[in-house]
Amino acid sequence: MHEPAIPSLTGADPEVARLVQAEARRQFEKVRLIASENYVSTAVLEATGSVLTNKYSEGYAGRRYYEGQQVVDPVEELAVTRARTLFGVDHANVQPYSGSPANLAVYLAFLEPGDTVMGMALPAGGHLTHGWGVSATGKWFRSVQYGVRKETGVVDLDEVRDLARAERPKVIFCGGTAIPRTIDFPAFAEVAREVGAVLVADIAHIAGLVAGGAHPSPVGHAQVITTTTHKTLRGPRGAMILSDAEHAKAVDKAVFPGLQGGPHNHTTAAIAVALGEALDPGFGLYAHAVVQNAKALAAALVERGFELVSGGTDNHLVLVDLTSKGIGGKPAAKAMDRAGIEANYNTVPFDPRKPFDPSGVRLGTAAITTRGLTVEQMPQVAAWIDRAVAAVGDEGELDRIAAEVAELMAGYPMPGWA
Ligand code: DSN
Repeated sequence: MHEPAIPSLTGADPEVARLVQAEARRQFEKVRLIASENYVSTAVLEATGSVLTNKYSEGYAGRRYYEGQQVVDPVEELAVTRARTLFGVDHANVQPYSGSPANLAVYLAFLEPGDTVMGMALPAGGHLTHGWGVSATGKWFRSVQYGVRKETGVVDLDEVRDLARAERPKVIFCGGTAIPRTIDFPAFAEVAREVGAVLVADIAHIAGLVAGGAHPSPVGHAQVITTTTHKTLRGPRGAMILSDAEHAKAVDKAVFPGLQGGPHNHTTAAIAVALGEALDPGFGLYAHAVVQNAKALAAALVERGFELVSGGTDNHLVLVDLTSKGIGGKPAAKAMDRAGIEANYNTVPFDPRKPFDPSGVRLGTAAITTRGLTVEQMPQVAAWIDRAVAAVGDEGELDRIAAEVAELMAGYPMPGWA
């Protein structure tokens, strides 16, 4: 059953309540390997479902356009203070609705339409909002994109430097959505300094690892840091922009009134709760366990003949290139899902296939580590993936795997399920 219980919803709208219960059960029974997902605590769930959703608060604490902010102001101040403490930054804006709006606010703060931005190409592991062509950021700005080295699958810093020198971007993004290796923030900072660009580190995927000391921090290297709050950081769906003092005002002005209206106060409260949890020393153990699990999963997959982009991982993420297995990422991910192992199909660098039918699957260990799985279970998880990928079209075998997966997961409590 969903936890906290949902008796009012069940009474008022049994149809939605049934779907919420079904989703809770689905999350309980599966090995959830989508690299951008997690399980939030019941405290975060409660804050998200609180009456703070009823309040409008355009502006910032002490400078609002609506009255009645006696409670919301301290909530937002708490979130800001905790973000600043956790990441060691001068300034935090906790209002962006999600990662894409946070990145758009950066464009509004530091670029004019038509200005040059540099980011990692989406198929190489970047994000749509780092200037990819189909995104507004690629349409309304002059975007130049860097990638990874073909031989290593790792960011090509020579290309980054050469491109920056030639194109003189005003903003450089580092970070992305499918990068299995450590981001070299000092190297990016050196390039940005040389060409006079603002360096923006998008740490959406690794924010929890940075907070927990399991990935180097961009603080002191990137003037601006964007992040979602719901991936490895294990908070509600939302985002933050962190910055040094010099760039703070431009960031705030871009988020409100530049891009957004009223902040989602229930989300802000839940972000504060999640940041409080991340400030607990136990969170560092979690962050390191996430990385250990990813490394163990990567090793077990390699042992079974899977090819991994960059050969392995330094963080929470494993990018599997299925080319040598003779199967596309989409049928593989669909078979895995039927087998109770949830992942997303993903392009791999230099992918000859189309984005909607790419060569890879992307795996992440943030959620299963929250459930309590350890390195001991990773060979089993890899074995299930191997069996599922080999059993595309064999529904009987996929259902047998799903039953085994559900049996294992029944032994691991899930926040949000009782
Ligand atoms: N949703 C993010 C991810 O899965 O990495 C990208 O926007």
